[in-house]
Amino acid sequence: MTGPDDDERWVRRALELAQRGPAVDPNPRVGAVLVADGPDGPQVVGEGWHHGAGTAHAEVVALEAAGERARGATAYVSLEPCAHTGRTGPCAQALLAAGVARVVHASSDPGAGSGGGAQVLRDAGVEVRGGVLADEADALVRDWRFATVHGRPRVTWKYASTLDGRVAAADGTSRWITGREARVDVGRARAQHGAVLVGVGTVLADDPQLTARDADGELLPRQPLRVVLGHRLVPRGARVLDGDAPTLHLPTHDVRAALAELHARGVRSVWLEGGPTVAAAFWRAGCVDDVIAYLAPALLGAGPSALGDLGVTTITQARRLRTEGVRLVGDDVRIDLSVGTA
Ligand code: AOF
Ligand code: ZN
Repeated sequence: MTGPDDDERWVRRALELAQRGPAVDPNPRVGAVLVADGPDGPQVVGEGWHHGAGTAHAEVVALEAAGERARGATAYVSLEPCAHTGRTGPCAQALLAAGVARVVHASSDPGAGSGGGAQVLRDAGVEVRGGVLADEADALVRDWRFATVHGRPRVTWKYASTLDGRVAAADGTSRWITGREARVDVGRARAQHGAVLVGVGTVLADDPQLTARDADGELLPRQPLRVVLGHRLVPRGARVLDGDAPTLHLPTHDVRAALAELHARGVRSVWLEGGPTVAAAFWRAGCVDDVIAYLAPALLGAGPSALGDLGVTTITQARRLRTEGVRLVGDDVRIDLSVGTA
């Protein structure tokens, strides 16, 4: 039987396979490898990865590939096998039924219903080892894990302002503060999130399209859900209502309720592009997890700032962030920051 010395190698393979799954999906990316002892040493008898919500789990795909050869084999999985029956599953039972002798997994499953598969397997007499390459595996499913633990999608607040933090001039004009490269960067980032969110005020003022596009302006294959928050009506001809991507109007000002609704719809990450009022509402609700700021080398000296009132009145109450990275995007400076919500 393959032993602990080989564990990292095969978990690494499971992580490689996991990456073939969709990067943005309600479900985590998961890979699985079944390894049995062959005449010349360990031998892969089945591999699989999860292709997205509603399809078979990685373990089940690998078990199907292996057939009878799964009996006595070791299963390497990038995530703890599930113990629940959702759209599919439970994988812990499937591994038992196939006669797998040993299970090695990377991440644990924090889900209230889905977690606990390791214990199910142990109770049935299967040797289980968890936590192998866990940091890499956690990073691969970062948004899903966050959403599972917190019951809401992870939120990245993006804004583009002048060097003095203003998002429009005194007369309200705001096009284009940052340059083309920064706008292309944003178009790409949208595709990496489950939803793009703005307030209805932004729709009325700027009429943005909010689609994910490449440098040539072509629609990217995966479009985020466009979400408009707030009670006011979205006008019929608004560009967010074109057919290029799905759009959802949530007629509420309650940030937590809106995020709960998006979570229920399978959204695990939100790219927040709202104006100062919506951004401040997210901050006040404690629902900003990451910040991406594009700063243009321009000054206005007057006009609205990127963020509305947070209720901060003295310097010790300032929200302090951690700078994760800084780089030039065209002539603009992109700063990536994290808020520390874990
Ligand atoms: C996956 N793929 O390969 C594994 C998962 O709705 P279901 O039935 O697809 O269940 C989704 C949950 O199953 C998911 O949140 C996670 O807890 C667990 N494991 N999920 O999508 C997989 N192994
Ligand atoms: Zn499963």
